[in-house]
Amino acid sequence: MFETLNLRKVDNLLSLMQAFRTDQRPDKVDLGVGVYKNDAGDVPVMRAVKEAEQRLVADEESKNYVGIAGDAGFRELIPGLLLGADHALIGESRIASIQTPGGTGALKVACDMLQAITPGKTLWVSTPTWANHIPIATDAGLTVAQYPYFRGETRGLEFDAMMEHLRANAQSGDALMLHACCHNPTGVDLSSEQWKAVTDFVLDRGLLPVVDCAYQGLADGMDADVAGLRHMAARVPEMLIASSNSKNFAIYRERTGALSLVAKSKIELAATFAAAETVIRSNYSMPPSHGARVVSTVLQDSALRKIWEAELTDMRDRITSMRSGLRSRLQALDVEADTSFLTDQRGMFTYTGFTPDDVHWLREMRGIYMAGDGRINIAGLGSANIDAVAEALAARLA
Ligand code: PLP
Ligand code: TYF
Repeated sequence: MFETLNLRKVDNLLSLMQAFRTDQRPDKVDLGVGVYKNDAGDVPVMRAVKEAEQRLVADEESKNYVGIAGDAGFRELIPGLLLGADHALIGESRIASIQTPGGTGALKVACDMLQAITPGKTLWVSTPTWANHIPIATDAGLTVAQYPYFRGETRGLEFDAMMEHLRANAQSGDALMLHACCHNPTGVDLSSEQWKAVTDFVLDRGLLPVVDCAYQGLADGMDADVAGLRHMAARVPEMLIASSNSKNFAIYRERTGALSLVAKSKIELAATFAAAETVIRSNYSMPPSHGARVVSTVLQDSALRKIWEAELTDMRDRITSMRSGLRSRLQALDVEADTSFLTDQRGMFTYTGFTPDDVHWLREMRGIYMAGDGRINIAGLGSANIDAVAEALAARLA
């Protein structure tokens, strides 16, 4: 019977990881999967996280079920982390967060909810978008449509084309997916003016925003990165926010994220919350506990929180210095192409504009691994490989 299964091609990032592991070249470079690495190329446990884990192991007295919506302490902290503690939505009791298995779990619950609200509802996503967005949405039964976003010639945003397309095609009641910051895969984000314009359009057209916030804190800071999201959240009647703590706490495998629901009123929020719980109950029932307890332990303890903030700042600063370091090396190699995209794009990812041929050449000839679409993970760069990577990229940048 199983031979009838129609298997979707596995996410090429995961097969890339496998190919990297089996490559015997000692100077191979992994710029593939989006995890933060330190200068030595390791993915370490953050100090604040380690300390929180030690406390949790020492203090935990029960492994009883956590409940469908997850850890209460974590759920209370997420709205403040996303929106700032003094945001109007919190005062109005119009936002509630549910702990989910990673940001991916939040997106899955969000899509299942949309399908329950309006079967076959259209979800608009950017071109391109994270490789998992479209499969999650279509598997939930949603119709996915795409809006223009990244312009190859400028390696930047095509905002006018995006708005024109949405104006011409998005229907009242459709859902609009936006990346809060550090757009995956392009690194190209909306400016605050553009967030305002999109917010006005969302209100005017009657769209439901679904914001994916997987990299808060990895570009300019925990507050700065979500200024656009905060603006939008203060103005729209309803919204879904899928957030992940995988990156900003470096707890990828602990599967820690949240789905935050924004409703018109406290009463509607309660009904929306119950609908989300129904979807979760027949899916994974309850989220795992550990990662959320780690996050809440760090955030609730001022000393641990300070350590975590300093560590996150170091991560961000290292990304920024790798961006400018790569750019200045390319300039020193007299690359004629405009390299400003390297320092303009935000967060871990940069869309190089490389063709599949370039990507293949860099992997085969230089042992440099990147996603098939030419996305590189800037955090894969370090003092040991940045010169070699610059030299190899210079050979292919046009
Ligand atoms: N959304 C985007 C844009 C991502 O890049 C990721 C990546 O890892 C996720 C969501 C999911 O994160 P998580 O690992 O927490 O499921
Ligand atoms: O885009 C990335 O590299 C990260 C990590 O199925 C990731 O989002 C990649 C693929 C995947 C899960 C996470």
